[in-house]
Order: sequence, then structure tokens, then C-alpha cells
Amino acid sequence: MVSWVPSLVLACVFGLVASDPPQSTLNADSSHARPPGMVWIPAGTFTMGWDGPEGRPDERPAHQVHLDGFWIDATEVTNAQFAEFVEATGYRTTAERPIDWNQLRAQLPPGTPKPSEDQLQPGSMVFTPPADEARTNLREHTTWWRWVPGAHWRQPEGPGSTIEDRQDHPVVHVSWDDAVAFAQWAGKQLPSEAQWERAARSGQDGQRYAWGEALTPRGVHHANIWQGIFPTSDICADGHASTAPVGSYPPNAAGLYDMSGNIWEWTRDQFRTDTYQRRMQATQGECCINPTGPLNTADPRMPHAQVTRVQKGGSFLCHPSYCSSYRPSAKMSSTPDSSMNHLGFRCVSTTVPGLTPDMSQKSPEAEHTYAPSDAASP
Ligand SMILES: [Ca+2]
Repeated sequence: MVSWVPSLVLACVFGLVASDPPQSTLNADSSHARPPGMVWIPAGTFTMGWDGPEGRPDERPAHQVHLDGFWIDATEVTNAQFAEFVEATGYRTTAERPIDWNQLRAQLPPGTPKPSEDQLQPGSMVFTPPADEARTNLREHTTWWRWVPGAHWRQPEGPGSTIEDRQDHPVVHVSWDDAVAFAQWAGKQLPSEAQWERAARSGQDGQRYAWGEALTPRGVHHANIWQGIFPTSDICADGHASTAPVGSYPPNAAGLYDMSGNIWEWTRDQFRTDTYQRRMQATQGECCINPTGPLNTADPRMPHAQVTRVQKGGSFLCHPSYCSSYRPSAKMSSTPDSSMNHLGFRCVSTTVPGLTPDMSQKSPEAEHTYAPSDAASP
């Protein structure tokens, strides 16, 4: 195991205790049988995006979105749940397979030389804090991300590490392709970005955080993020370095845990910086109905990638000095084959088998921008 992990974990002397998720205050629709571990988010309208000072261009402008109701997992998918999937299917994650150079080359600038065979072995990206704080350039994320051969979901820090004592932690090192494979096996889907953000904001529409305006109201930590000096020293005042067991922090008003911090979560949507500007043009500023993301990617972080997918929620690495991505409107993106040790997912479903109509096949990619008169009442 990489040495920084146990040393930081030992420094955390007041870990928070996980609790059973309560019945959601919004889960009052008795016509739906409740799928295990899921919470019903009722149909309604909310404000998506953020125009505040922390907001990045891809969060602007804030705008009205209406969604049909849906079920969403109360927590991230855990190591124990992912292990059930792997045991049932024999699935091997992207990080456990040799790298396809032809596939990788298509995402890189033309003329990029082929790496050595050693560098194309299975592996994943692992956060490794730089030793020298004074020489850390916060604009250069490769300073703290390291490609580790042999790192994958069962050994998150690489060969020798284990998830034996992390069965209730979120699974990490899952690519978008892995997350979709799990969701299909479970009879669910990845959430659209709009579904994810509405669920995160439940009861806190227009607020900075999923629980209100203050980061730590009355001194209570609501998310597993980074305290101290990023990326060299995490004093883990919130009780956890690296991932925390799911449900370690208070739920939001819908009864959902870890919609901020702990790990980034994949969504179905492709990434464009100008998604919301284009959406506002398409709807002429009116409410957008059931948006499912743009039809193509335009990602300045990865200009050669044909497709990148939106991630939400921030992670245990988020710190106000670097990013405040634990806000519900914040987002990141990666190619579908990317995996990292702060990246996982949760699922949604619009059906309970035998009880409700299957809406999951509705235009998986096309952005819905119905006329305002078509909008259902919130
Ligand atoms: Ca933390």
C-alpha cells in the first residue's frame, strides 16, 4: 500500500459513524414500491447551474429545468455491491485490461509517440501528494496524479493495497464503461446530469451547497472533502482522508448521502462548456424539460477526445483553494475509459418492474427542449 494512506488515516482520530438512511421526506408517493436502497425524487422544476462567484463557465447561466420523477440510489455504489456484479458476471474493469493504444491515440494530439509496452500495462490514476509544498504548482495536476500499474477497484492504491476493510466504501477506479455495465446488470441507468443535480439540490433550490449556504453550519461537516493545504497536507477535520464509508455524513433533504464530496460520480451526459448557453438559446430562456445532455462533446480540457462524460459531486480531494466542486452545480469530465481513485458512481431508475411504465428508453442522448406549454406542473 502506498505509505501516505495509512499515515493520513491514522491522523484521523474522530471518524464519523455511518447511520442507516432514513425514509426520504420526499419519498411519499405510495403508488411506487420502493426499490431497495433507492429514493424517489418526484417530478418538479428546479434551478440548474450557478451564477455565483465560484461558478465556472460550464455552470452558467443558471436556468429552470423540469424533470419527471425518478428513483436514485441513496448512496454511491459500494465495493461490496460492485463485487456482487463482478462475481455474477466475471466482468473485468477497464483498469484491469491492457491499454488499447489505437483507442488511446485517438484522444491524444496527432503525432504523440507510442509509449513503451510497460506503460501500456493495466493500471489507473492514483492521487499521490507531492512532498514539497513550496514547489507545488496548482495549475499542474500531473504533480499529484500518478499512473500506477496494477491499480484497480480491488487494490485502489496499487499492488499490495486492498479493499478488505473498505467493503462499505464507494467503489473507485471504475470507468464510465464499467459504470454503465454495472447499471445494465442492475436494471438501472446512470443519472443524467439534470437528474443528479436535482436530486442533490432536493429542498435547497438555488443554494450554494446541497444542505444550504454555509459550508460547515454550526461546525458540522456535511461532506468528505479536504482540509489543510492542498495537495500536500490534509488535516482531515471532517474525519476522513481518502474515501469514507458511504453514509458517513448527514443526508440531504431527500435522504441522499454523499451528493457532495467523497468521490466524483459519473453521469450519462456528454460534456460541453457551453451546454447551458445552448440550452437557453434552444428554449428562448424558458424552462427546459427532461434535458439529457448535448449530442456531442466539446471539452477544452481534452480537445482531441471524441467523447467526454460529465462527473458531479466533487471528492475527498476538493478544497476551496483549488476548486469548490462539492457544490451541486460544479462538474468535471473525463473520457469514458478513464478511471481514478476518487471516481465512482450511483444509479437511477425510472421503473419499478411490473408497476410503472419503462421510460428509460426515451432518447438517451438527445436534449429535450419541449415548448413551455408542454411542461407538466411542478
Ligand atoms: Ca476528508
